[in-house]
Amino acid sequence: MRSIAVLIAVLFASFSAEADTSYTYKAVFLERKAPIVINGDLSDWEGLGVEAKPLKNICTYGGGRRLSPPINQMDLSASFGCFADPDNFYVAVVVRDDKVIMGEEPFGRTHHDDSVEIYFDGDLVRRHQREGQTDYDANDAQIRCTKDKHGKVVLEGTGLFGGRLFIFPGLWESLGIVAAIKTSSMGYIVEMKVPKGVFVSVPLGVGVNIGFNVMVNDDDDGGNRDSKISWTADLSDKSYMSTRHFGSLKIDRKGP
Ligand SMILES: [Ca+2]
Ligand SMILES: [Ca+2]
Ligand SMILES: [Ca+2]
Ligand SMILES: [Ca+2]
Repeated sequence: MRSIAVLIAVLFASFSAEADTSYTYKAVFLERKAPIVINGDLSDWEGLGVEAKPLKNICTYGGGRRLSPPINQMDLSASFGCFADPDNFYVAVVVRDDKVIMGEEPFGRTHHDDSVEIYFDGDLVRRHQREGQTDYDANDAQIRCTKDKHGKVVLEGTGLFGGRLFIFPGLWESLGIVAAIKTSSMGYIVEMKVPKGVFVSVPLGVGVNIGFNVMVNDDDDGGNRDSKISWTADLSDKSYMSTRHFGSLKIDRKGP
């Protein structure tokens, strides 16, 4: 079994040197069922040609409170990769965080523990609303992943139901979303499978383009979170209610 250090090196090895300002992630499409086990071990991703992208943006506010920047790369840094097969999206996030705090917060407050957030907008269509109002529509949502106090992986996050944002315990699990977390002294890895039908109504294949974002919360001293980083420049942490700062995930080539 490969160490997390090796896996991080594998993920980081494919970073491109060019500036990442467009926030378009180019995903591989596997025409067959992905040979992936959702267990937090990414050795089964090797050879699929999945590109890793770093989360370079540091959020300055979250929930109206000022957030601290990460102290260094070991305190908080992360990269993600994603690909699709005919039935699912697969997302992996490698987080460096030398103090992993999970399971402290009750359901509905897990953004105040170490946690990864994945955001989907199934069709890149945004309702036009005033600043401060949610512009989510029915295929927009947040999936947050952490562990509960028993060490069990728990999924949380906001979606639009009856015109309002809600968080339901067990909702994402009931729709077939599966996630695993593997922790180490250096941090943790989230590996997740999201059935396409949760957000996307068209068949998956090259050319499909959806809205997407990845964010990571960091708590190091208990209580409220200390820092947050984001793939896109959502510096005020609004992706839980607005797709304004989402990037895009484009399936742009066939994989091996
Ligand atoms: Ca795996
Ligand atoms: Ca930290
Ligand atoms: Ca932490
Ligand atoms: Ca906490």
